[in-house]
Amino acid sequence: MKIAVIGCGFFAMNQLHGWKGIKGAEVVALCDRDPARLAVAGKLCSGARTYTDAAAMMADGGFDVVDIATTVSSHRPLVELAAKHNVHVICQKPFALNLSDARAMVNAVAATGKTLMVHENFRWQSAIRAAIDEVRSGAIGTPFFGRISFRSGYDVFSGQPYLAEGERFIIEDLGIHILDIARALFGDATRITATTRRINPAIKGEDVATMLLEHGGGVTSVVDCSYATRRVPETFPESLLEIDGDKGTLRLDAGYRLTVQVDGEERVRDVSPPVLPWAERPWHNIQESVQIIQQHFVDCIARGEQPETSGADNLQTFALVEAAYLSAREHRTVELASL
Ligand code: NAD
Ligand code: 89V
Repeated sequence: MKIAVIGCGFFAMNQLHGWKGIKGAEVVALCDRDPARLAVAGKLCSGARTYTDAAAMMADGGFDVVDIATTVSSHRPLVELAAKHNVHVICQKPFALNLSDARAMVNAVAATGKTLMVHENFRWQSAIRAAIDEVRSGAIGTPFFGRISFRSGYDVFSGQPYLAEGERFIIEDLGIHILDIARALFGDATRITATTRRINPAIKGEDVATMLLEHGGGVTSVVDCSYATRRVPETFPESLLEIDGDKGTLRLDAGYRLTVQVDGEERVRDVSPPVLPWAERPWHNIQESVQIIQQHFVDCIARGEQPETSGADNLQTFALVEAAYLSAREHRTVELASL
């Protein structure tokens, strides 16, 4: 599978390393409008053609997949450009600037018959996947309550300065992953109620969000996110889980400790992710999930299946983000069907 990557910034480095670790995948073209960043990526993927203009790269072609790793404002034009050239597409989260753009992007690729996956990687983190597998296997029976919690004081702004500048911050950037984990565990949500706060005066958007979801299958979940939580040990970037089912409970505690209790019996597993050779703590958890989601994409193409985190699937996660902001702004519960 020949891959072209657009956007060679902070996070794309993980994607490039991830592709190098996947048998049969090869990055053959790279694009970034910043020549310095392009040069760094070019060193990592020697032999790949390099471009500062995405349209020029697309016109030259010679690849099966375009992997878009730019920030959100360029996602719609780049996805539509890729659709015009009839290639498979992977697009980073947040998928779009708004729901109508997101729907248009899904339709544009669907019309070509090619596959569109959103790089929504948190549900692919191995610790989270271990919990998802337990829940989906029925280990704790039918879940009725879940809490997915991400609370940290880690400085994300030094690596990603744009996160301090947007009107929206934590729900759009991080909450989107945590809401997606809720969907992976409990299915689609029908209603959401949210509150937001900004604690850090040096940023523009909200850095705390607390969300209550009702899922179609009857689960109530709490999704709580904070980048204003100063606590030792610092758990960045772990998502912690508390799930109650009618037969037992599951907990994913700090330090990647997974506990399942059923009928008075307890199973405890260390589900710590490996530190891949190119990865570094504390990001190794996210970095491993990049390689896993990219492998999932390759496997799906080979099998002719839709990725679990397809563009169409991601519309549901993206709708939750929009609904959460609307709920917080208007101090009301939002029905997802109304969006
Ligand atoms: P970044 O600003 O460091 O990198 C983006 C790069 O894209 C820049 O080098 C920029 O020059 C280039 N670019 C932008 N528009 C372009 C265009 N039209 N043509 C060519 N190049 C263009 O940003 P980042 O921190 O790497 O984030 C990129 C995306 O990855 C964001 O959407 C972010 O939310 C996402 N992200 C995802 C995760 C995750 O775990 N899934 C983690 C961090 C960031
Ligand atoms: O995963 C992400 O999307 C990152 C971070 C972990 C910093 O929120 O932007």
